[in-house]
This record gives sequence, C-alpha cells and structure tokens, in this order.
Amino acid sequence: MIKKVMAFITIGAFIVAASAFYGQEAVAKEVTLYKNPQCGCCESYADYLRENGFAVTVEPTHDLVPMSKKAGISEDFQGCHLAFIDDFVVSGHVPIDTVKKLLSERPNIKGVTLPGMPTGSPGMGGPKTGPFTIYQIGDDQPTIYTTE
Ligand SMILES: [Cu+2]
Repeated sequence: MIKKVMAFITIGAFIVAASAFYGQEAVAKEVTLYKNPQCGCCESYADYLRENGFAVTVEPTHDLVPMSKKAGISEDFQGCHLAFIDDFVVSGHVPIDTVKKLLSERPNIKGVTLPGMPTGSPGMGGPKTGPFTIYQIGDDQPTIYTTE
C-alpha cells in the first residue's frame, strides 16, 4: 500500500516537473527590439537572442535616443538598440546570462543597459578586453546591476 502511494507521488511529481519544463520550452519569450535602420550589430544581437530561444521582432526606428530616454535611460547610458522583454527593457549588447538573471530574479527596476558597444559582447565582433559593466535602470541614477 505504502509502495503504491509512493509510486503515485513519484509519478505525480514527475508529471508536474515535466509539464513545468515543457511549458517553459514551448513558448518562446517575445521580444521587440528597436534599432536604427542601418545598425548591423543590432541585427546580430537579435539573432543572438533568437539562438537563445527568444522570438524577436525587429522594429527599425529613427527615434532610438528619445525612446531610450522615455524608457528611463539617459543618453550616457544608452546602448545601440532597445529591447522590450516581459516588463523589462534591455538596452545594448547585454549577455544572455544577465538577461536570464533579470527575468528570473525580476527585481523592482525598469531594466538593464550595457552602454556603448564593447568589443567581444554578443553581436559585436572582436576580442573581449575586460568585464562588461551592466547597469540597472530605475528612477534614480543608474547603478551597477552586474558585471560579466
Ligand atoms: Cu551595437
């Protein structure tokens, strides 16, 4: 009897775990990425997100700077494109581990940004010359979210 109950619990737990797993895998997270029409590294970053399982829609725009500002990112901290994922904004060539950290920890911020276009960051070519500093965007001055 106890063995039977244990078996049911084990199967039940397996089904719950499996459906949670497949539920996550089946639905690719939607991303809208705004970029200047001529930006090539932004396209590469969109592909990088796609390779990591996101469904990316690229929207060319000439209003990237004001749009980024409206999203809470002052000019000094803006990346070369602006992506909206869930309720967060991700600006610039932010590595996927940081995007995942943001989406799983869900801190009370507007989003994150990697200013400039550091070589070696995802979507940019060349060697990585040092750690990337990713800033968090909130109501106040940006502060460091993480480095990687
Ligand atoms: Cu870029």
